[in-house]
Amino acid sequence: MLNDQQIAEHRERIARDGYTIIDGAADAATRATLIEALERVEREQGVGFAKTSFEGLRTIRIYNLLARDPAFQAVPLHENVLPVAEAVLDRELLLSSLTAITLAPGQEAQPMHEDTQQIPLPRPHVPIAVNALWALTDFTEANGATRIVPGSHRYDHPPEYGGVYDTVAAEMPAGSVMLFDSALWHAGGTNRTDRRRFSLSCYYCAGWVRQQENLLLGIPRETAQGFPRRLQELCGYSVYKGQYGHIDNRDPIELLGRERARAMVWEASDRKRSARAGA
Ligand SMILES: O=C(O)CCC(=O)C(=O)O
Repeated sequence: MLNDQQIAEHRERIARDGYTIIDGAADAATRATLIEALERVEREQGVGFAKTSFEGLRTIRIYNLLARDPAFQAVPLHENVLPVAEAVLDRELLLSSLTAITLAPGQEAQPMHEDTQQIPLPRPHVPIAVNALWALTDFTEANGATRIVPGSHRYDHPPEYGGVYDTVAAEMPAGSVMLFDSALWHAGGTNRTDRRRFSLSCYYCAGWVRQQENLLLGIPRETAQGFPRRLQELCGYSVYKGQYGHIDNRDPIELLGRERARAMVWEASDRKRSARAGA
């Protein structure tokens, strides 16, 4: 588990360079369990290669992982990763998507992009999303390690989609997790080996940003009911600052049979006012 100083150092690196790498975040047993679960889902749910050049014509992308196998519940909650994303975005962050990205031999380089390129905010802007890219197998230059442009999250413009830039390969041993500001210019590399590059993209966003996957509808209610509370909150069964995401002035976590964590913003401000008046 990371200590406060390590968390602060990773947060500072993301602010400065746009990314950080947590070495040894996931142990061998965790990686083996996750790869086994990915192979099981591929086999049993018949997931094939993606159909677009962005997703990768020799890449198996499996979306909505939390609905597919309980093994993936540990990923967004991981004690070596989540605290860094929380330090960047705040503790009311959400899971934006959880996707497997398995590059098969022959996968070509992905077009250069940033993950929040469609969001119409002037750049540079505060971090609005953080991607945690899990290396379940080694990430090497040869097998398609993500190409990044360090510091590009501070540029005043996004990359030209698919443009050619000077990049470095984010090489890292299996078990590492690279966290990066969604505004960092990056792209999956080319897999020139004869083995698959297994990875997970655990993408978090600020609690006030729309999630990339609609997890509230995509994960069956009875599946979400079995999740740990923190995972339910990350999926969207929570209310940002006691206001955004409420249903009829109630916390959606009540739909899962749980009690709300705190009062809605308007109740809380009345309480504060009464306390001040009584003081
Ligand atoms: O697979 C990778 O290395 C990066 C994937 C990526 O950036 C994406 O799909 O948005």
